[in-house]
Amino acid sequence: MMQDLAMLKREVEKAVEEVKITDVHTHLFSPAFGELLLWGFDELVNYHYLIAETMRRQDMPYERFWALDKKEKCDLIWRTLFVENSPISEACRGVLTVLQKLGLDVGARDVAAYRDYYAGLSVGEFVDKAFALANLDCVIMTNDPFHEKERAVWLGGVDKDPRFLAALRLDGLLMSWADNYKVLQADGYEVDEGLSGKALAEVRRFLVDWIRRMDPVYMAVSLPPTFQFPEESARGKLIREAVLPVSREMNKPFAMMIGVKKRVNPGLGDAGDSTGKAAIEVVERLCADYPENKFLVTMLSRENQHELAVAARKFRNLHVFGCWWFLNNPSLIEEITRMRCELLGLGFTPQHSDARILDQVIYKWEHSRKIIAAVLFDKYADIARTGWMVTPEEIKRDVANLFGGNFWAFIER
Ligand code: HDL
Ligand code: ZN
Repeated sequence: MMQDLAMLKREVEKAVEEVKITDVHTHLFSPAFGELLLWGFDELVNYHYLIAETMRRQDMPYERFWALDKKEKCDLIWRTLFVENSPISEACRGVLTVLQKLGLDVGARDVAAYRDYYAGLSVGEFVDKAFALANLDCVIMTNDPFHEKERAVWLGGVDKDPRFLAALRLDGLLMSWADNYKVLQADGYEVDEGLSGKALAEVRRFLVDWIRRMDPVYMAVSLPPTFQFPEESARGKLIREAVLPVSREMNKPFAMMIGVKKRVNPGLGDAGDSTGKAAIEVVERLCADYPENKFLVTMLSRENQHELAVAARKFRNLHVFGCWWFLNNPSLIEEITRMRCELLGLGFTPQHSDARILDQVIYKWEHSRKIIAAVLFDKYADIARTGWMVTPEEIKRDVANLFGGNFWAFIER
């Protein structure tokens, strides 16, 4: 048996290493979006996770930090988190993994050499390199129709790169209606702040127009821990009367990313958000009341994970994905993936990268593949001890499903 288990472990590790991944949620952009695609050493070290970790060790006013240029901020972050302290946080370790996988001398701690390396690469060369090193099939972007620079690219016509798929992000519509209804008005949609008359029909037209323009895989929104539904707020009406009907009619699942407390420390910008436990009843109610709708859900609070997995047992129109944001750490990826396997078998999508800088897919997937492979081996070994030994073909099938197959089957159902 021991020899069988040793062979099993090698088969699992090989399958997980070789599977080409669908990265179901990122903030990446194809090169057609120009400067919106972030990559390179200075961007990598300027990740907002590292800004939060730096600014709790620095006494400088936030304004002074934000006034520094990209290189100066990078140098401060590097000095604070990598030189004056050992870089053991997951976000710091990620930078080192990227440098290592790029073949650079991490031990040299030579920032100038790392910058020189990137200076010799074109964006196209680096996209190819990052996709190859992370072994990605495709990534799904986060596309915001209210973001000025991004709108301009979509309205001007995008030459599509099949490796970068779209997701229609609705925070601007659902979380900022009081400001953004004017954007729809300016675009010729007959809406008013109070959503009277034909306004909701016009919001449906807005959604259909952007779906036709972007061809998104799904529609998404990030929601606070206090999210309730049904609710007589603008958000509640927009979800009930516009998003859910269009999601059904256009077969574009609604991805709810629940549990974000925005800007608990506004001075930190994107680094200033936090997490809170949400009410799983909202997810259960939406899935129960809208059985013809499909819901992708990830929740930000560790305390929501068990009840989300239980909810997914109850509803075939609920697909759970990722260890999101503050959960994307080895200890929690292992805990959550183990629990999901025990409750859901193989019927979920264990991870997404949430990468904002292209380089990050290299480390986020390197780290997550190892953890997910170890959990999967454990689960296979448990049943092997009963006499049920999975075959290499079954392992490949299961792994392909976990890293994209389950997701696409849910999307296309
Ligand atoms: O709302 C989201 O999609 C989050 O992922 C935020 O972008 C967050 O700032 C983030 O980058 N998390 O990893
Ligand atoms: Zn995200």
